[in-house]
Amino acid sequence: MGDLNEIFDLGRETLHRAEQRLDISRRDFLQFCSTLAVTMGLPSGAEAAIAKAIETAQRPSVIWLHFQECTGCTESLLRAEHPTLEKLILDVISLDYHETLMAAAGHQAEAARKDAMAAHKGKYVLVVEGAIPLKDNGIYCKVGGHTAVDLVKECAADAAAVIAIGSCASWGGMPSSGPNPTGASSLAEVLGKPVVTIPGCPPNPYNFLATVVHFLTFGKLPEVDKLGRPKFAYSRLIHEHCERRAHFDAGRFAMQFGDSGHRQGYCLYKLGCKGPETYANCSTIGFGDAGENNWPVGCGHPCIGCTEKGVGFTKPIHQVARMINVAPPLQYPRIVEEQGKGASFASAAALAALAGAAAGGAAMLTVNLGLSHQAEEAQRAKNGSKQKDDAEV
Ligand code: FSX
Ligand code: SF4
Ligand code: F3S
Repeated sequence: MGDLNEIFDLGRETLHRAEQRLDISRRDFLQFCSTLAVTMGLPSGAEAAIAKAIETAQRPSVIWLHFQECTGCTESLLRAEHPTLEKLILDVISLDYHETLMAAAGHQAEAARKDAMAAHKGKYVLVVEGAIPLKDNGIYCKVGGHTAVDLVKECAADAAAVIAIGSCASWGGMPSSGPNPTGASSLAEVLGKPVVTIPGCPPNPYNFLATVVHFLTFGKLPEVDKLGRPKFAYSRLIHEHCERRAHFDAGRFAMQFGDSGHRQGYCLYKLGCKGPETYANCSTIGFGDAGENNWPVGCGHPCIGCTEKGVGFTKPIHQVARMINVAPPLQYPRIVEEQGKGASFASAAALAALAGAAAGGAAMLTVNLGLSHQAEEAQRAKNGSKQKDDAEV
């Protein structure tokens, strides 16, 4: 119990200091920590560790570079609440260089970047927003007389962590779509090494904040997939958790914008929704605090696959998606025969299928399920003719 009290005391003290420093209510601060813990898929109780890290850890210096993009990534972060970005900037990270948010301009801005790099050598976090043009020695994007290529290489050399925010920096995004006249490229391509990526156009602000807070809380960046995306946010297809999935499974589709299916919230697959081939957590955490339906599919627009290289800004918007991990109703155990004779037959078939799987592996299961369907179909036909006979009698 002593330990528990100590933890509670520490928690109370941390919360009190956070309230004072962030000038937000205890409820808002805890809500913010819980949101990040949930976003990262951490177990219950992790919000206390996050709260402690935010309150006690030294704020990491962040240098944020902008190249070929629309500034939507920054805009998306500005829409984050609990608490608002101003407070995050001042109290969670030390945003020492950010071209669109800093008051300094010209030589002063350049000096701010150099000073931050020198003062936090080897410790700062470099965030890059936007693609980097490589064609013609990178002349298509310059800041302060330096090409984006030179700037990014210079800033990355002494960074503790490098994060590509948005699809443009992660894989080229919109600026790299054909014919890509400037040779717009991703941060990883330019640096020649993997970086953490937070794709999305714009990316979800909580995925970025959770990544930074993970760095603060655990002293390292989160686990990533082969494309550099934090697994906590990009390991599931949007389609797996979509609120319209029941309509997909039932075969109810909107066929045109504004038709009756669209108005009733049916699945948007036939309008080109790329949710079935796009990995991201949009369908589970939504965007910002705009209330319900706060993500593309939620408000009636098909997902364009903006987090996915080779899908977003590449495939035509209305082209139907490639199905990955499709689990249509045919692969589900049938439930229609659960009453009467069919039930025991179906159970026996399912048991046989499972026994087959245990002996022969997953492939066997598929085969057995297929066979059980055929057998079920035969049984259903038999039942049907029997019912017909009964009716005739
Ligand atoms: Fe824009 Fe960012 Fe899209 Fe790109 O977000 S929202 S074009 S991902 O780099 O500013
Ligand atoms: Fe949702 Fe799109 Fe999948 Fe339909 S196709 S269920 S709208 S993700
Ligand atoms: Fe982008 Fe699709 Fe999410 S368009 S924001 S990945 S729903």
